[in-house]
Amino acid sequence: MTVTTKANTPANRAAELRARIEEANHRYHVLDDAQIPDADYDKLMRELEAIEAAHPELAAADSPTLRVGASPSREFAEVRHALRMLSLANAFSDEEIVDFVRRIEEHLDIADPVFSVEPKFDGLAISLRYENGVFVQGATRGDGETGEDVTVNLRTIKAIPLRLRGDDWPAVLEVRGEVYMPRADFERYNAHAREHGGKVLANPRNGAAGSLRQLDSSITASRPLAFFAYAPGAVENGSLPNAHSALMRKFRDWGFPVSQLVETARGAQGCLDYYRRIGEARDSLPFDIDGVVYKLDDLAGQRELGFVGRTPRWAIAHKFPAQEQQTKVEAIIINIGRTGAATPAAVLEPVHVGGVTVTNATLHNADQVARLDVRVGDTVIVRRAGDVIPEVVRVVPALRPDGTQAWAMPTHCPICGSEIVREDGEVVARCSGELICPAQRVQSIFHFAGRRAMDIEGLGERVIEDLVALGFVKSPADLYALTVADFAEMRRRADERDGTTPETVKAGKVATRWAENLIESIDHSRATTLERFLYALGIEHVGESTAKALAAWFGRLQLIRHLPWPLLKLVPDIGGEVARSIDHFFTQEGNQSAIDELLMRGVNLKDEHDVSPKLRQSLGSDCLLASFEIPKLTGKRATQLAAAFEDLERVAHVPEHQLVTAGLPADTAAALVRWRDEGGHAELFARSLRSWNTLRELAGSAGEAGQSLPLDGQTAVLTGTLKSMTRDEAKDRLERLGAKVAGSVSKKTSFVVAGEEAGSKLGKAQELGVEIWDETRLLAFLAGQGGS
Ligand code: 5U1
Repeated sequence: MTVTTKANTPANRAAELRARIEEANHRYHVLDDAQIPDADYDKLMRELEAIEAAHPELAAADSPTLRVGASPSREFAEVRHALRMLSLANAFSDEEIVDFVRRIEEHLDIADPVFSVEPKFDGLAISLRYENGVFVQGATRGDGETGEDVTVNLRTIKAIPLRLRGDDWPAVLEVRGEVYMPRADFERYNAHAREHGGKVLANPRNGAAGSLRQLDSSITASRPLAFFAYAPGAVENGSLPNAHSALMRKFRDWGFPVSQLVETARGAQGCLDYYRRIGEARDSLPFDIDGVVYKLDDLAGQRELGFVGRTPRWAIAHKFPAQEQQTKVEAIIINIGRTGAATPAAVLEPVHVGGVTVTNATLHNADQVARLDVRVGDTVIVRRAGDVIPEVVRVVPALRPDGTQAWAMPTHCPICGSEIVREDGEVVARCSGELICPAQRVQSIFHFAGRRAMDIEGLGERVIEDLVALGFVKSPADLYALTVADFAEMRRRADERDGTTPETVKAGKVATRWAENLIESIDHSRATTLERFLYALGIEHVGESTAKALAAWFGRLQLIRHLPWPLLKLVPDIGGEVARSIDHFFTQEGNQSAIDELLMRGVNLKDEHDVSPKLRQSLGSDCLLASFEIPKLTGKRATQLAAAFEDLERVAHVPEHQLVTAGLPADTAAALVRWRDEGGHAELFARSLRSWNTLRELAGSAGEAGQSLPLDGQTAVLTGTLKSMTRDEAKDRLERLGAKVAGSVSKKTSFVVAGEEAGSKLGKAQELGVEIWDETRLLAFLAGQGGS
């Protein structure tokens, strides 16, 4: 019998080789400190490959042999991020940074906070998941909620650890960062590609993004990709340091590359000094950056600040000025958007701007064209900043040829021939064709089907163009009546139209499968959420966060689709312009019937609910009066008016002198009467009162005894840090009990909740003699109201 000592089993040798190879990778790709010659490294790899080939049972997810790539896959699977991936708000000026820092100071009641500052790398954001220290999954950002599973491709990047170093990492750790292509590697790669007739990459950023999205991971492995870690994702069974800068040090200890340019800076001035320093060094850095990022260093402060939509309040990207180039305008065209907006665009002689070839640049609107006086034949300066659409910045007058003519917005839509109309006071001109305009139809259906809207997988713009052009679909509801036969017929007619050859039997089978998949996606999209549905309707100015707010506050489509704009405005963050746009949309009969049709065809909103109790605070008669935007009727005057006329109906009729008797200044009373007499206002007032009464009933705020909330009419202010909950949670719970939570202390403040390290607000409350609650008192009060 042979005795195999622990030292020379294949398993032990494989483990030893993996550790040595990964140590070499770490030194070379993370520490920039090569340890062993290439030939020795290759020898270790070949030995490991041989052992793994002879002993397939020794395969491991963290083996460096997986870094060479695997056989091509058919498509990327979807990955739902355990914690959504954020995006950053952009700032372009010092003032925006000063404002950003001031907002944080005010919100947290602190001065000169410390920020973790770093370059904004120009690559592709990804998320890496480690379970028990082993890299198990990597995904692209996608829409922030769901990305693509690019694990196999990410394994090929040697700077990404397959196994974490040390032993103090959480059992589940997600690390977010940027995959990028170093400039020198990009140049080398392209030089080689040019010489050998290979594919030349447009720029390092596209190089990184394109390489990661290869279905054949051996192609990814051949591309010189690198990585920087910059943020945590989900964490389970373990904890992280309490400052971002400390976390970056931990990331380094655990084997991740973290940029040497990560520093801390104090206050707005510290951030701006860093911005200038990095700006000066930008051209000599080994990788492309397009700005710097500031993150509040204190993670508890980050949690407390929370988010607006998808962007954190505690971080911002300070972008470098956009890059500019000179080129010629070949034509000026207009594009028709989903709401009919006619946007002029310059067709340009192709020009390279910041590594990308630009052939089109937006001119925004007719006023902008007039302001710049852009003409066909002009030489212009175009600018590109990050991902935004390139724009024309100015004309070079000295290079204008003879005989050019000033541009004017066409009178008719180039797509449907309807008149192009520009309403008084509007900046945007619109095609009046609405749904008879195929461009608008295609765009609105494309938006409706989009990933963040109804999420109909596979229904791209080209298919929608054909469906609309060949008469199969006129409105979103028509999608839900389509059959496999319709798609086959559409294809046949499209082939006929384009003069393409009819399908072979095999291709026909593929086409049937394609149609069946589409029908399945359409069917699947029927069950959706109110928020997605509202967004999908494509109401002007209603983005995802407005749709979310509408859904959260009002809860039901049936309610929202009949609310006049002054009531929509009661929702925080919905202003007059947005509210009027929503009201306008729902007062169009065509839109209401389009919604009915969608519901009839089985679209259902699975998360509808009652109105939010928070709405109660906005349903005072003073709030309603203030929301009509009646000239001179300030919040204070609205409160006065509401107190004088318990029955709001009377406000619509009382004579002017009675308004004055009630205490309104003469000019306010006159303005109110004028407003009442103006077209449509009486009707708006009556309609709003009806909806207001309904809402009050729904919100249980009809004023009956026993229905009032314990903190009705009280204003609270929060300051300092609470141990048992974040400030947002405390705010939410106080609001649910009827309180208004304000940002600053005044004589009107009912009480101040002061946590640890409370700042100036506490001093102000003491000065004004406002009641002060400590955390114990708050918890006792909440417990007394049935909250724990
Ligand atoms: N350098 C850097 N880029 N970047 C992008 N840091 C950073 N942080 C980000 C993003 C989206 O997000 C965190 C604030 C989570």
